[in-house]
Amino acid sequence: MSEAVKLTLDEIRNLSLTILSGSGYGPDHAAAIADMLVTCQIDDCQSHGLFRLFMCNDTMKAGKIDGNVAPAITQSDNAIVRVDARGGMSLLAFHEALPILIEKTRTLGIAAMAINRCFHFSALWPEVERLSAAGLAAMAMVPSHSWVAPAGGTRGSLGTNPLAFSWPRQGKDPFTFDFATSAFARGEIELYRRAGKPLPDGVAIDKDGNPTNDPQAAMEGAMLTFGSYKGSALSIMIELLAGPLIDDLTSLESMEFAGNSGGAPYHGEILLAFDPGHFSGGRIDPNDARAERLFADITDQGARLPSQRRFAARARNIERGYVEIAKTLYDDLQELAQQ
Ligand code: NDP
Ligand code: PYC
Repeated sequence: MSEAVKLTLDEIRNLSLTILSGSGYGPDHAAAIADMLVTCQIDDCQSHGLFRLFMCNDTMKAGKIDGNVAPAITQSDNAIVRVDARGGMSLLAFHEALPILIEKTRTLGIAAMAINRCFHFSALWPEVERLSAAGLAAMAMVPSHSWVAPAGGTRGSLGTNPLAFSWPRQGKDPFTFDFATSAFARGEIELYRRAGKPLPDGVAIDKDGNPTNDPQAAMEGAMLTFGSYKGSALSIMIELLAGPLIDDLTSLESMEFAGNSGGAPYHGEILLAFDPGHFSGGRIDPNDARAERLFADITDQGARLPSQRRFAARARNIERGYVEIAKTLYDDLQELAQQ
């Protein structure tokens, strides 16, 4: 990071709350969003930390989100907890339905949460890690906006569609990954543009379908999936599971509804949770020796498990009591806080 500013965790939370309430988010939504931003910033996840306050503000300015609405949970005796965000941000809906998902998973062995009608801007790993902290394995998926071309295509049809997974490990950080199925997340391209840095090859095409390294041209053209047709197929699966399956919008429809004004996409989210006790002959211990042997075999050869950078950043930032963000970001946030 070129020039950086140090912020304590309280400063991050207070700055977030000031900007969110100034933007029009009521206290419950502001608290749920600020929690997410602090969580991401502690782990040095710059693309979905404080930087996302601009997206939250732009979403409110676009006039379609409700910053005060209470989510509505549908009671059911099956394995699915449905929560209608009713046109609010997703995070309060997740927060309120989480205890029901955990209880259903412990009772039934497998359960799902479908969040409907939400604006969504956030990273997914904090959500799956809430479930692995409860001893459950979990996956989460969302569409976004149709910025991403399918493999072999020339225009955006798919979202940046992240997939997150977390596996509980006793006495250790969980095994977690969380990544966009596009080669880069949109937020990462925006950070490259802010920093004036060229993109690597293979991330985007311009509006004429030619490969580009220019972040601005990438945002006007289309992003590419990771792993060619493999990432493209995974991305389509996420569109289907977190869209039509739960009776909610695809990334194409989100773009039509919410527009591309810098605000958050509008769609649904699906989370799946698994209780290892129910799947492994009644054993409740998720600290499976076979899983641990696999992890050891990976790390013994010098490869790293996903999220290790994050966990190291978390430990370092908690120990020193502050995080660092780019000074240019800090200055822009101060300006937003004055509005
Ligand atoms: P990254 O490419 O930064 O990281 C993806 C994952 O791979 C992380 O778990 C990371 O761990 C791990 N990883 C990175 N390098 C290695 C390595 N060398 N060996 C092993 N594992 C590695 O993620 P993205 O930029 O694709 O996504 C960033 C965030 O954006 C995600 O949290 C995602 O949820 C969010 N997002 C949200 C969207 C939305 O619509 N809400 C849309 C798209 C993305 P580590 O962190 O430790 O480096
Ligand atoms: O980084 O792709 C992204 C993204 C989309 C919505 C929120 N983040």
